[in-house]
Amino acid sequence: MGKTLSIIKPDGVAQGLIGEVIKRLENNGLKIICMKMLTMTKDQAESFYEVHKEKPFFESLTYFMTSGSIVVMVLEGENAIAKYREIMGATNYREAAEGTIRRDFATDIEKNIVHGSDSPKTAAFEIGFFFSSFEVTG
Ligand code: IDP
Ligand code: MG
Repeated sequence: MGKTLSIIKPDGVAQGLIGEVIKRLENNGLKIICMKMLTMTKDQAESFYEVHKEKPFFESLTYFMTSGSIVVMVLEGENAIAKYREIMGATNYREAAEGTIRRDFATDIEKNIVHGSDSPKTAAFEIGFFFSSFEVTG
């Protein structure tokens, strides 16, 4: 069993897509084992996206991620990281496969509805960023 971190980004929450995203996760065999809603500060967003700090989109991305409430979840399941990335679709919604969350709802390469960890190492960092080990019991 693997774990991954999922975020419904401010655009997803603002568009009323919390239920739709959760339905797709559950329909695909991903179990939600932790969940909360919060609004990140700019400092928190910058720490969370530290790996992207040299990218030209870093400032815009971290500002966007503080622009409204987000829903943060830990998902558990077989190949959870890869499976969730498949359900999300490619970063650029124009390249995302049909039926993926980003293809169906994203409006921009930045405003792409959801976040998902990309490796076991980043999943461990990202889960620990939002949840304590006491909360992540599965
Ligand atoms: P991912 O979310 O599919 O893992 P990353 O490359 O890790 O994609 O980028 C993190 C986030 O940064 C993306 O989800 C998107 O919101 C934003 N982003 C990525 N590439 C660009 C870009 O070229 N322009 C603007 N925003 C971008
Ligand atoms: Mg990424």
